[in-house]
Amino acid sequence: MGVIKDAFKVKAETLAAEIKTLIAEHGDKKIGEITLAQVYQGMRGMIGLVTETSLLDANDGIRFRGFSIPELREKLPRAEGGIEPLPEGLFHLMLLGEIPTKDEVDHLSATWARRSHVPNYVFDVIEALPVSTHPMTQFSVAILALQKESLFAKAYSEGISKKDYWDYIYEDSMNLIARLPRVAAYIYRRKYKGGDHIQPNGMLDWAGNFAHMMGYDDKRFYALLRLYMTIHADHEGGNVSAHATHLVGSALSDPYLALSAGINGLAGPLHGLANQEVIRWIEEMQQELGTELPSKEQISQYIKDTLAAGKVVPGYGHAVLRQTDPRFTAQMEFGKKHCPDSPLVQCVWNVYEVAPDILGATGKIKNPWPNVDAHSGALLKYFGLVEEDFYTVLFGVSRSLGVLASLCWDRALGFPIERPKSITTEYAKELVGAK
Ligand code: HAX
Repeated sequence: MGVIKDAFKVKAETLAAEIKTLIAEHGDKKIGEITLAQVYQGMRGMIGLVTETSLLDANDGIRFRGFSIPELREKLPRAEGGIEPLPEGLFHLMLLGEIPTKDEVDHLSATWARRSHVPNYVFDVIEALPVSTHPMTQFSVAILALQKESLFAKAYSEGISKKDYWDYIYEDSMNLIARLPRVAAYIYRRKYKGGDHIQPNGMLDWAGNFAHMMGYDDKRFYALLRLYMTIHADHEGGNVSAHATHLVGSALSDPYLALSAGINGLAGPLHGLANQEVIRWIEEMQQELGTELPSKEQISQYIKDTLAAGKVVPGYGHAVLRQTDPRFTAQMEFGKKHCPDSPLVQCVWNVYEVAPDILGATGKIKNPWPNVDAHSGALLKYFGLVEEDFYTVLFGVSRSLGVLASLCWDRALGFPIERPKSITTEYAKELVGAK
């Protein structure tokens, strides 16, 4: 076995034993109560899942294995001469619970480069779709096409012991993560660059090679993509993309099937697609007002008009967070360093100055603060990645790191098929004694 896999096996066996004891000794203790409103309103705050890779605090934001985003930007290894962490390091941390050394991260980069071959039939499947098909649909279809390569599906059909599931899920997950940048870059070059494809450079790190295959050679863009791939990777288990991947995987659908489901969830405008919507919303505002830099008064009015039209202000609000998302702040810091004069970036910052008060004043929006999607597009545009309908694909490539690390844990810990209880309104009335 490989070094990472060996280490994962030991950690998983230890945690599985701990969980067994925990359930035996405390399994009948109550850890919360469920109200009828929670059942109807998206299960907010209802504990129902275990996800080892990260934990979200409403005020402090995401922590990956206990580390905040500012801590990770400081502690995770970087590429030679690089200024932002390598996402390989975050994957190592999520899978094994430890900050890796530079050697360990380099080993992971090399492992993924070795596993990154994408069979030609996958490109043929992509080519069969109209070019106008949304990139997220092309991405999900390509992941499904790759499913033929699943080692888990093959082994399962031949008959394997439950004890060995994790091994094949791990292999599939590593292969899939390794292949995604090539698939995503192919879709990008096909849709926007006339099919002029760029071959991978096996000497580069995972995100660096992705930037290279998309056609970028600005080192600051490499840094941005490494940061982007790190901060979008995971947001505990209840968000739509993570939950969908976990749910589908719980039926022993392989990682290709499970991730494709997660990607379909990420493609929704209330989730990952919000990054595309934010840029469209700002550009429409600029166009309507006839200026690249609307005043704060103009922005305030535009926000009020958006609300009055019964639409959401994209990039604002969150089901769990109740503060500015630290992933927004990390991008803002990047912008201050690399592109403080960009009108679009300044527009994002001006929206941030006025939106929370207006959204808060509605009295119904629980979190008036910006989320991760409020900022990302403006930075990508600055570096020339102007095709906003591709932005959620970047998110999807990154999100694979968290949800597939979690899927490895799900199978290593022997989590069962997920099957919560649903009820009818008739039955709900009976439960609460309503007429
Ligand atoms: N603009 C306008 N209205 C908003 C709003 C926003 N940004 N955020 C919430 N609301 C509204 C809701 O639509 C809801 O209205 P109704 O009662 O009329 O249905 C009300 O305020 C209460 O909602 P909430 O409890 O504050 O928020 P939810 O937990 O239901 O929803 C969302 C969380 C993120 C979906 C929501 O804030 C939203 O739609 N935001 C805009 C889209 C967005 O940025 N999505 C990305 C979120 C982060 C993410 O997953 N990134 O991938």
